[in-house]
Amino acid sequence: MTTSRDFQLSPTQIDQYHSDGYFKAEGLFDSDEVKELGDEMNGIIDEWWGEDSIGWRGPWRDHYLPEGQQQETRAVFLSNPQYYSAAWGRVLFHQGLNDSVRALIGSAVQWHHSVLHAKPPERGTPFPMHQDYPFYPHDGPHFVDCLVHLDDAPLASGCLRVLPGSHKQGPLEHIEGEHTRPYLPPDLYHPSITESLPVPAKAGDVIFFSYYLIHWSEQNQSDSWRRSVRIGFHAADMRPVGHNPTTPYHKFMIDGVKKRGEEAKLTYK
Ligand SMILES: O=C(O)CCC(=O)C(=O)O
Repeated sequence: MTTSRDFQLSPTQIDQYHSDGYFKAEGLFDSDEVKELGDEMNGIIDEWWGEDSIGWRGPWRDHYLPEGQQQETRAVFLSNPQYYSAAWGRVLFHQGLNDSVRALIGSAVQWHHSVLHAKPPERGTPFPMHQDYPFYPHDGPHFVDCLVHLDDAPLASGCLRVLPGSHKQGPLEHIEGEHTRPYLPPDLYHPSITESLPVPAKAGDVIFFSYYLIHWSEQNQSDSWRRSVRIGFHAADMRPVGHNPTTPYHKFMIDGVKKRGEEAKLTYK
């Protein structure tokens, strides 16, 4: 029997990642793993989440939501679940996830972030068209985001929607500023003029996508929660744009060994 522990990407999936910028791995987390992670996530939310949030703020809302409903959405966004739950810490080293990431971006892999995006029933927030690159720009293309689904995400739940092949354009100019999270200019990229492909998923599925891929999602209009956790990994020789190259940039290595670049050697003072 194949379990999620010895999950292996097929050559077709790897090709799809490179040609389309994304693919979905079905059942990468088995039902026991999904249950444990989902229960612990609910515990974290109950214990730690206090804010009644609408989700990303910004003028994009005028272009994506009907008049009068622009501020009426709801979201639970929570970073770094591994700070609250050991099960979420173990996920960073999940065999199937690590093997998949290694097949996509090489053998020395550094973890970057984990963040829950939960869309409550009926008015869970939409996301505007964007790339993830402007949120955490790095100096190379080998950055993969992994959307781990804790719930089924059918069309009505506001599943991820992608523009296949759009990652090949590299970083695009976004509208950015104090007043908003980065989003693509709606006169150039908007669901009314830009075709996109929905990627519905089941709990336990993981969608892998390049941080250059344009994606977005609609409101959750279903009567169920849609919880997913995005975990970002990149090749260990990449650094954040603007980072002082002589200063170490350290986060967990989840695969392989990190080589020193221009960083000063470590000493004990
Ligand atoms: O999960 C979604 O609905 C959108 C997620 C997204 O845009 C992101 O993780 O950057």
